[in-house]
Amino acid sequence: MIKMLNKMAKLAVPAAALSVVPAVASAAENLAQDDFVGISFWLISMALIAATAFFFLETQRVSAKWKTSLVVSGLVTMVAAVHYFYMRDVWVATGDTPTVYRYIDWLITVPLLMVEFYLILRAITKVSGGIFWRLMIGTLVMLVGGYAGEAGYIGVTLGFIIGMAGWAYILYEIFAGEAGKLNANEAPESVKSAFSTMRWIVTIGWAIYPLGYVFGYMTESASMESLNVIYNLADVLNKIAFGVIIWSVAVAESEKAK
Ligand SMILES: *C/C=C(C)/C=C/C=C(C)/C=C/C1=C(C)CCCC1(C)C
Repeated sequence: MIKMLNKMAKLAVPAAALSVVPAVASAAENLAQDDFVGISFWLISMALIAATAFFFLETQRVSAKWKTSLVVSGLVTMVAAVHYFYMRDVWVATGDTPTVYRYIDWLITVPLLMVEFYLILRAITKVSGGIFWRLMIGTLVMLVGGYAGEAGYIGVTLGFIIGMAGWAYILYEIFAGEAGKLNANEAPESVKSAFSTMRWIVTIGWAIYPLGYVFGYMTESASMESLNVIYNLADVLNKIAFGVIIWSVAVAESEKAK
């Protein structure tokens, strides 16, 4: 897996160039100037493309063991960019919430973020592969619960409870489970800070998503505008900003090694 990802790093430059080519360029409907949700979809689509090109190109600058992390960050923003093109079109043309594209995106990008977390843990100390799979199971429970609730297969409250249970399990794993118990003393400062950033992201950054769900379905004033704007903001933080943090650690560690 890791070897494969490293090979992909070599393909990074052509891939980055390709990713700049729009996957969908239809303009079924004009973006209305007061459609702020639509505008947020547009802004974030473009930011995700720029971030993808940046992460892939920067693999050239960091030392070998950090290349994989940057490739994974670039894959997260690339997969999300393509989904944002589609979500944006659905929203602008119909005003509907693009739930199915949203969850297909999460089904790919959240496991990729788990790969990223696993790589950070490995940079600190020896970890078993088991932890990776446990994080993955928590992710699946979280997303299946959320999707079933949003798509109407089960009640929104039940979907919320199942989703929260999956997320709680992930938090347990990284705070109290094997990952939480890891002795991080020998790791360099910057890697330790990446580890604590990872915990903050999964706790605070990810907490924005259930908030979106609550304001989209569970309050008096619940609306699809709130749902989409909150999910979109959460993606900027958890996909782009998180990638930038990993990038800054990668650059700092690579410069030191020179
Ligand atoms: C790039 C996309 C990311 C990091 C998506 C993360 C999504 C979540 C953390 C979703 C969590 C949910 C709950 C904790 C309960 C309600 C249902 C969800 C799926 C919105």
